[in-house]
Amino acid sequence: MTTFLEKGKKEAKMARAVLILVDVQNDFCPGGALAVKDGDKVVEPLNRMADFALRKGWIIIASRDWHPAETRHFNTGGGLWPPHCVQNTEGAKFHKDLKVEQAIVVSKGMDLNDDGGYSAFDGVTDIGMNLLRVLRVAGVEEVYVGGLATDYCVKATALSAVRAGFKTYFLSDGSRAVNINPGDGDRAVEEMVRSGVISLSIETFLLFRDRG
Ligand code: VGL
Repeated sequence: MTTFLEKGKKEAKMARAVLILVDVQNDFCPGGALAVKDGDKVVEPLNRMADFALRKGWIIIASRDWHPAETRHFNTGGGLWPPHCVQNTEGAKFHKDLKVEQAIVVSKGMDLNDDGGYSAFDGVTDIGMNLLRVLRVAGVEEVYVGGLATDYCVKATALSAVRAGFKTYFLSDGSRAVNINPGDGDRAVEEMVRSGVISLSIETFLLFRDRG
């Protein structure tokens, strides 16, 4: 006989893990304002990971850079980057093939004066809830991070996750680096690993973990 308590427990079943798809937006893909070489190649492996995540009842987060037209983050405002991912433009849209229908969208980089906002943990949902709170409420223990770009937003997101105490995985074949300086991507992976992030390919993960 199922006791009332057990039933309650079952209903409160938590999402054990979250897949964070970082900034897979047109402006970071070939042809975009801040194109990452082969940026669009992350879509296929990330979609396979998203299918797995959905089957397992994980949460999927899709983060996006969501900048105002003028911000200190852009070289037009004294920052480093050419204007990109401006709110409500084509460049700010997710890649058309990325499976985001079931994802919770987290937007970041909206502050005019802030040059930060690289980490998805600096972002908020449509109802203004920050990512850490979403993950805590959902009972998440493991965080899987992939997307664009390895040496900026992916790294910043993975470091936030590991520092917040989550078991954190960097999805190597689901990510690509900007590599402004040659080797930036490799150094970013080293830094993540040194900080306790586990580097793992989606291919390997699905080979050993995808058992229906
Ligand atoms: C990013 C450079 C500037 C990223 C965002 O998403 O990694 N890179 N803004």
